Amino acid sequence: MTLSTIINSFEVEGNYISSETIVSGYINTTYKITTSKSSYILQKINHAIFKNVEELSQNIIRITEHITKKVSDKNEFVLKVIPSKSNNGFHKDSEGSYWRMFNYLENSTTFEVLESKEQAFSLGSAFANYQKLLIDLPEPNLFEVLPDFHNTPLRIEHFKNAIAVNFENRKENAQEEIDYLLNLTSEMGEVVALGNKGKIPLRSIHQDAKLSNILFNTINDDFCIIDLDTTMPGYLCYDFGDAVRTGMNTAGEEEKDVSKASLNMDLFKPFAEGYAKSSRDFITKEEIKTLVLGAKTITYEQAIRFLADYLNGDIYYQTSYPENNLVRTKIQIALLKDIIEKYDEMVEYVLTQYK
Ligand code: GN1
Ligand code: MG
Repeated sequence: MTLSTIINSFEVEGNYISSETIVSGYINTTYKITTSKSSYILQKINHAIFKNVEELSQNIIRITEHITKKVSDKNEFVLKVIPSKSNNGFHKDSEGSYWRMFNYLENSTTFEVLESKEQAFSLGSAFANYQKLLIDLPEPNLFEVLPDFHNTPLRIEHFKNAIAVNFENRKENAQEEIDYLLNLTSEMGEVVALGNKGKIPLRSIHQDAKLSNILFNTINDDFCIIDLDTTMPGYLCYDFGDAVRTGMNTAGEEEKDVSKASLNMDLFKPFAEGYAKSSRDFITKEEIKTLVLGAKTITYEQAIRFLADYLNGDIYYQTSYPENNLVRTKIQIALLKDIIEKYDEMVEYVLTQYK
């Protein structure tokens, strides 16, 4: 199946000229497609993870249409789904693979590590703004395409199962990390417990609020949030937390030198300011109190997810070398330790932003 055949199943303008692979994320496979008239993003959807592509596509169409309606018509820097000729949001090829297309946003760039305080402010503001835009998404609720996605206690169960799987006796290489993470289990269920008690509401949030999921415009200060697959009901602090995990870490997720990972307080401050600026008119007092808890919980959760995948034999995340998931775990643990160290300072700073 060639890419030029695939794109003929979509409503694209012009004739196929070329394609290039874009390294982005661990789940789907992404290409930039150039035609004689325009450029597009083509993605092969990871069907092993996203089992219900129909619901996934419906969510993304609803979200992108809602956001397009709410931002100015003149704004070209928004994500749009390119309809397929048969199924609307996606195309299933003769080999059973699922594909989808988006417009390609010209003059855009992503970052693995933040480069300035201004970018940190934008990151905070961008995800709060995304959450705000979704508040009046017309009923019904978005499909929960990956149920229990940030259910940390359940993730802990999966982690324990993976320890029992112990693929190729990998436990031997990871005993220190396993022990450290198991020791923390009792304090990582707090967000879910607050939600179950009704103290914090479920809202439509991004749930993969990584720094690399923001396209920054290179000619003005605009930005666009991408990778909307996991946008579904969850708690605000998950997005705040994921943005801290990926944007305020002095090391990128793929860094191999563990000593480089830490929480950058100089970036956390403008990030918290940006988040507060765009969330202050909808966030509740209880939610404000959970934001930094979200950073700790999500960083912990990511550490056990990477380690579980290592112990299961790398069946979930794409890897490029055998110890990749273990090294990713070590980076998350180093960051987590620093978040725990700076926790009180972070909480205090967040609280002052909402005064
Ligand atoms: C995955 O799609 P991608 O690669 O940005 C994962 C996130 C993790 C992330 C780790 C559907 O995101 O939950 O936080 O890797 N997405 C899914 O960086 O599992
Ligand atoms: Mg994603």
